[in-house]
Amino acid sequence: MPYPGHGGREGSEGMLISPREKSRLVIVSNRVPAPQDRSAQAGGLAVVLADGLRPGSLWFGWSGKRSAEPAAPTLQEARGISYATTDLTPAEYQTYYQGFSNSALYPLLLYRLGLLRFRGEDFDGYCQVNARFAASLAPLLRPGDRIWVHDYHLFTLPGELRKRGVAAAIGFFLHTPFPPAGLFAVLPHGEVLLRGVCAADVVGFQTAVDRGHFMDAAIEMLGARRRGEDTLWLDGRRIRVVVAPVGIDADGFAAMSRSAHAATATRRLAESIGERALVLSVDRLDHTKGLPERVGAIEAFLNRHPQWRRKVNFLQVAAASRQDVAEYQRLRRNIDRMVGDLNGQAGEPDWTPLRYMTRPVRRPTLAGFQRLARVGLVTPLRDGMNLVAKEFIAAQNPADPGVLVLSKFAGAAETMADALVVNPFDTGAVADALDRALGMALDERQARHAALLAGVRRETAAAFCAGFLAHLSRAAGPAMGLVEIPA
Ligand code: ADQ
Repeated sequence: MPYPGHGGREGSEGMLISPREKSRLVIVSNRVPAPQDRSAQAGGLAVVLADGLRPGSLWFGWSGKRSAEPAAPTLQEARGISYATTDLTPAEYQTYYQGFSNSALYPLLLYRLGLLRFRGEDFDGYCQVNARFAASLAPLLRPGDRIWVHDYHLFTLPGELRKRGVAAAIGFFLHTPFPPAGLFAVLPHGEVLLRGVCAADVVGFQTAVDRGHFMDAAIEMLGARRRGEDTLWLDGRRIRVVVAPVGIDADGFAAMSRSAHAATATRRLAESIGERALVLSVDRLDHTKGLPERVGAIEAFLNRHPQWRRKVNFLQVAAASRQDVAEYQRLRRNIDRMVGDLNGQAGEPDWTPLRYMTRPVRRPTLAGFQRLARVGLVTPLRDGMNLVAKEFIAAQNPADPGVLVLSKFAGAAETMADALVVNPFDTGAVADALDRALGMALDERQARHAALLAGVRRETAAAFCAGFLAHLSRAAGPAMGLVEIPA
């Protein structure tokens, strides 16, 4: 059955919102940040969306808590923004979150078929939570709202909203990659997810490659029809499929790194490093970030380029994530062991090649560390974008910048060709890139950094919000005065 909304009939624009209604932005994401994490200092989605979230906006999603019974959403307000959060029941947490989202869908989207664990009851839980979120959100909506749904936990939410008669403009943005259609077809019930997300008016991806894969999957699995490079038609509705690369607040991060450079934590790190060069990696502890392969590359580097021994310190900051998923516990144990093995074999009484922290590090402190680093080593096996790569570039001193070694499989590589781009599975090649980065002359470092910084300052978080919301407003109806794009 065709959904209501703004897709319109083929060849026409939908126009269901009163032009007099003020357009409010409604963000929906799996997690809504806790009050203490809602500042630009805390990182995450709050930073990415800072320019879209204006007083009057509503943010809906999971509180991060669990409680025995699903209850009506809790409403809070901070700095003029309303937050509506709901708890998950233990069963929902198990099936929707740990199960289908993080043990089946996420590995699949990241091309890691070997890690995919599918259970029918997890998929049912996923669909039920999406339906429950839609049922809780629908009564909070007002005419003229623009709804922006984030990420893979909520593929079926747009369809569930439409089933409840929601006619507002809906956008969906996927932060992860979207795999080739043949790979996506492996996921049982993948067509249910595609159909759910195709109820949105605008579907956004980090890169052109991801968009192409999604369009192929919708065509092959749902029988959608392509019109031009950014339009699909399905069941008489039009879906715009857009590329909107996520960025950072480049100038804000640069300022943070300059002030953090003088702070105690950075000075202590600088003193402990002394004359040695710092090679820094910052990641969530996740199988897609390529940490075991990176430790292998560091080992290869020390073997192939022994002249750098004692002259370099690697620092891996790895924030523990999803530690109640068994695969993540295994990964952590594996990395703990690999780091211990490397330091045991290559270390000396007064030199530990690889320092490793899983304790949380505050964002300003990380910005200071980034500025201190001679090399940023960012080698995910696959990544939607990877904002750490952009933050590393923003944090550098342009007069004496460090060098970025970046995986070709991060979305960021599509626009960061002036990094030393590597295949993270090829540990020898990563080792050689490290040697090149550490030995690079100042003029080449400056030229590469200037080119990269220009891109990072162009594709900011603000530009991402403005770009996506402009698409959404156009989908809502260009003649209705709804185009309220953040400056
Ligand atoms: P993530 O995989 O979480 O996000 P990423 O882009 O690397 O990844 O980082 C997001 C933010 O988290 C950055 O601001 C970064 O500084 C911070 N961060 C990472 N590791 C940290 C650590 N150890 N301690 C403190 N902060 C840390 C998903 C997708 C990415 C995509 C983003 C945004 O997987 O591909 O870039 O969303 O769309």
